Amino acid sequence: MKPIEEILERENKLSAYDLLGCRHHFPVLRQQVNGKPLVYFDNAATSQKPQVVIDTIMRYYQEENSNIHRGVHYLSERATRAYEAAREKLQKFINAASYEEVIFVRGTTEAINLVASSYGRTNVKRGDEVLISALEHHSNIVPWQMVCEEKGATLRVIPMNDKGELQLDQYEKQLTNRTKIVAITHVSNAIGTINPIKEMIAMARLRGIPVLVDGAQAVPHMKVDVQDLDCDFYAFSSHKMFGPTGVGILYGKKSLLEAMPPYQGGGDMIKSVTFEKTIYNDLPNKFEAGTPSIASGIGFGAAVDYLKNIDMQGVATYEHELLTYATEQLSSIRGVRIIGTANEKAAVLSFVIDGIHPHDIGTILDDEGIAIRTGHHCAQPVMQRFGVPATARASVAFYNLKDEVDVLVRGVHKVIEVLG
Ligand code: C6P
Repeated sequence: MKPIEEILERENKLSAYDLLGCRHHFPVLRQQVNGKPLVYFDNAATSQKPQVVIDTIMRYYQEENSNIHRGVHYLSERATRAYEAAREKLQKFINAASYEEVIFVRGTTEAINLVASSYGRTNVKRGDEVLISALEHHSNIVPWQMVCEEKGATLRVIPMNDKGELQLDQYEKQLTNRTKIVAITHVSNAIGTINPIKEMIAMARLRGIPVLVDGAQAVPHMKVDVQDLDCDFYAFSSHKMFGPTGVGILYGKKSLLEAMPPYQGGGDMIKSVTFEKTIYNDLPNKFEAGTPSIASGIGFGAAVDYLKNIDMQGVATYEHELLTYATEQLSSIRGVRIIGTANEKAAVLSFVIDGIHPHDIGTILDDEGIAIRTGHHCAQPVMQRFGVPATARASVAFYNLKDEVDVLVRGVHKVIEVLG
């Protein structure tokens, strides 16, 4: 690999923002793995963290550590202010109308479970339908399956074509007066398709059907404005957008959240408790029972501050260039087949190699210092649709380089040499 500065200087010319500066913010990327410079292409699983996020978490434990919303002492008030400031940063980041619409959860999975449990169990009845898509991650399938099973409702699935694009003509027909909620992913984690969710939300809205969007793979790669999308719920995880693990956001429209029963009971979600009756707290606390991951919430705020200084349109353009380049390079190798060839894709490149198991691809690439994910990516129905048990998946972030794509391509040649 060429000296990093030389590569970055060249890459910088390609991008609309200061890539040179950005890459240096991620200390983990400076290391060698198996004697080779680390090439991190597993960003869809979790992204790396900039120094400012790491420092914020460390400072919290060194200077602020205390429980929030509970104490009148200095540290508790300081921690509470920092945690609530993070909520406001997130509110602005997704352009939610109010901080009350921004619920801290453990991550995308918990956000969807919250809606399925609270909204779903209240509103889905026998004979109703819940509509999801063929591109969903298990966390936007299983919670709905559980509700449907319990209530005697039916789970319907919007089909996709051979490129991995949802079939909107079918979707239109599937929206009926039995449909109680639509739950769709913004970007597929398994094959990278960007769904036309604004259009899909508008189609559901015409029939008065609420829409939950799984934004786990969208928020790190593009500007998301929940008011512009007009979605009812939007779920995402901090750890995929350069923040810490253990925290995420459920955005929900205030009128819906107010009408929903609490998801879990415990401390902080109450105004008063007697053995006879509990009065629940106002939004957002009504959905935040127990001590949250305070350091992670504050670190999440630091990640949002970091992203605010980055041109997200520039990120989307640059990542698109990387993805296009990687797609061209990999698909020109004999025996390599790209899984998912939608016209609109973000950050994810899934592929298989004739006669070689994806796990073996992952192992040989790891020897070269390259981190990718192999397996079903928690999206088994997507694998079934394409008739493969698993894929190798390279997923990019804005700190990745074209030169790293070249390393990946050389690695794939090696895989074929060794195992083909
Ligand atoms: N996908 C991947 O490697 P959590 O685990 O709650 O932060 O996110 C769950 C989730 C939900 N929806 C989508 C579209 C996702 O991609 C993920 C997480 C990771 O693809 C881990 S399985």
